[in-house]
Amino acid sequence: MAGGTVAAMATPAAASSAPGAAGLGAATSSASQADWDWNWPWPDKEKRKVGRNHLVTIPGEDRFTPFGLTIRAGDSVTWRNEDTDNHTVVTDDAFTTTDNLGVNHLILGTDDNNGKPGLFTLTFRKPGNFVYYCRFHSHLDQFNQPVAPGPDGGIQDASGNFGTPMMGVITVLPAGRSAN
Ligand SMILES: [Cu+2]
Repeated sequence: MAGGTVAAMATPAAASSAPGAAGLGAATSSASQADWDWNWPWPDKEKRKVGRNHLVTIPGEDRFTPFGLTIRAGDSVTWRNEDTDNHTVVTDDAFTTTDNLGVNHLILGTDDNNGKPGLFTLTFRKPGNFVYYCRFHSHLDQFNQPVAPGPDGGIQDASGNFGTPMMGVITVLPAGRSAN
């Protein structure tokens, strides 16, 4: 087996040094390398222009973290549902001034997604606010308190205190290269 490996490795080396093919091969290789160097790794200001991806995590609780996120136009946001339960991203269109209106998306939890976190990504091209909630876990009762989703609380802690309903806001700033 060792002898076969050596022979196989020797073959391309011999071919690349063969006379005649060397000139054209070298020119093609050089051009490809120049393209590669220009594209990756991106200089910082170029990287800013192509848009970044930001993560909003749903931990093993009924909440989005971070609650508030500031991004730049052209950036994308990925929601990652690490909870066992399913959750949703639903736009509060009356308060949303950026793009991606009308979103109503189910993000599977690990119980329904073969043990893996469900993912959902949106790209924002227009500056403004993106206000959203989970349609399962953001309802308020008649006293404007979040309705706990189940017997184990979720958004109600062990002391009986309510947290915020399951919602979040993304602030989309104009495209630029100086912010994070
Ligand atoms: Cu939810």
